Amino acid sequence: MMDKRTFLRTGLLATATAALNPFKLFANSNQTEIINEETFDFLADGPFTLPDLPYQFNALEPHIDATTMEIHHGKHHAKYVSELNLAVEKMAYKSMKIEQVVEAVKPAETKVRNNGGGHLNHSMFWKMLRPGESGMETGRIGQLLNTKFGSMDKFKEQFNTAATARFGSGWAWLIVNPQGGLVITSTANQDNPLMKNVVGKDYGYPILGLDVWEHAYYLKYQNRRPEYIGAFWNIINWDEVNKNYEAGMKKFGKRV
Ligand code: MN3
Repeated sequence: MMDKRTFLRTGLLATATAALNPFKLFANSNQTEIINEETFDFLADGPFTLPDLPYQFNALEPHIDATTMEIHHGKHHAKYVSELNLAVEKMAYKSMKIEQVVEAVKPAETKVRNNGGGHLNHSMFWKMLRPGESGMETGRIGQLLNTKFGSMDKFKEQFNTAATARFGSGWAWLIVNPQGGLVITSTANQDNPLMKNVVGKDYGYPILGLDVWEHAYYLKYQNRRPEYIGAFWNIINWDEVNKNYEAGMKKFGKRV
């Protein structure tokens, strides 16, 4: 019997190796089963847990393929959760909600910053997407974006620019700032706009976000990030964006 730490380390190492080489992962199905078992055994008893995807892995096809979703959720997101659980073991963060952790984290608390951000970013991201052609938003948030940016197409253009221009790994966001304004921004790595001590003047409540890490699109789109960004507009859950907007406004004491 391996003790828990050895068991965990073995699992994480296998997961990390698989993440670096997903093609090899699928070439050996025995290895896949072992990795899954170890990853999920550990996740069972940390303060933070991996949420279920609200749809099937293949639900977002053809825009995001099933294999990407399976690895993205089951390996990448799962690893942020595991690493976060380890990082907070001896910290007050372990009894906080993930939103509170992210709001309080300090720039030098690298492990909590990267893995706490990774956990919250992905938890929000899965819900911001939905199967079926979503079309452009015409409801409440659509009206506000029209007013703020001139048209939905202009909003889309500026958001695409933020997502394309983010060098290396990171996220593009639409946020509500503390004044109640809608702002397009982007963050590096797994930073989240709620990280007050990290993002400075770009602080706000994220209402729409796009993961532009290569792991989010490389299997289907390879180096064609703009094509992936274009596909994103077909699968946005605008009901969730509206809900996030209300939550952000409430947080900053603004009337919707
Ligand atoms: Mn990701």
